[in-house]
Amino acid sequence: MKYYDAELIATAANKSQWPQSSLNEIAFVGRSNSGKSSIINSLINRKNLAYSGKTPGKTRLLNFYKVNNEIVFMDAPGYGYAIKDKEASIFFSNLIDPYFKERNQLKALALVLDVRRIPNEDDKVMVDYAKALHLPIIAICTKKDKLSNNQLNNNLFKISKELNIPKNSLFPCSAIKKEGINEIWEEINKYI
Ligand SMILES: Nc1nc2c(ncn2[C@@H]2O[C@H](COP(=O)(O)OP(=O)(O)O)[C@@H](O)[C@H]2O)c(=O)[nH]1
Ligand SMILES: [Mg+2]
Repeated sequence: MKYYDAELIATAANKSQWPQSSLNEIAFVGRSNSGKSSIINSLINRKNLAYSGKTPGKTRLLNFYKVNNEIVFMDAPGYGYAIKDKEASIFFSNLIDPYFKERNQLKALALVLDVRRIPNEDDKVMVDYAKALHLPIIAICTKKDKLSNNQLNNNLFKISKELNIPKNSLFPCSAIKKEGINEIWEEINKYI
């Protein structure tokens, strides 16, 4: 099993707190409870590094993890509400929007989806946003251990249709069973 050297290098509320770094970055976004922390931890073979984002006060911040001195994962707060709502839109425009628009080393968006659920408005907003910025999307469809192969294929088809993303850009995986992790890494490696 490969060892990943991973450390939290910054927690940022605004642009001045983004870490200075020349490494490329992947931004991880997703609904609360989609399984984002779990899949980040699986990618770097840790039990709970990405859960540090759950410490009170840090849930509304961008967390930057440097991995193997090769790439940075930016872990964004989970969206638990419609991004179009007023409070959420302030959060989005102050925290997320400048990061996506101005972070030159950002190379791809990793969108974490619970494969059991049909993507919601917020997921679609994120996809449209990435497309508008010409940012490649890695659609991580996690918790596949909860579905039969048949159900999985049906859901991948629906997710692909709802988000207008080709089915071969979807990465079915499980953090619990540690499945599909290498495939995600192969994709991430394209941006290192
Ligand atoms: N069965 C299953 N449960 C998962 C998986 N990934 C996450 N979970 C569970 O889903 C819940 C939310 O996971 P978490 O990683 O904290 O989600 P986050 O809020 O998006 O960071 C937790 O109870 C996890 O144990 C998975 O691959 N399979
Ligand atoms: Mg989390």
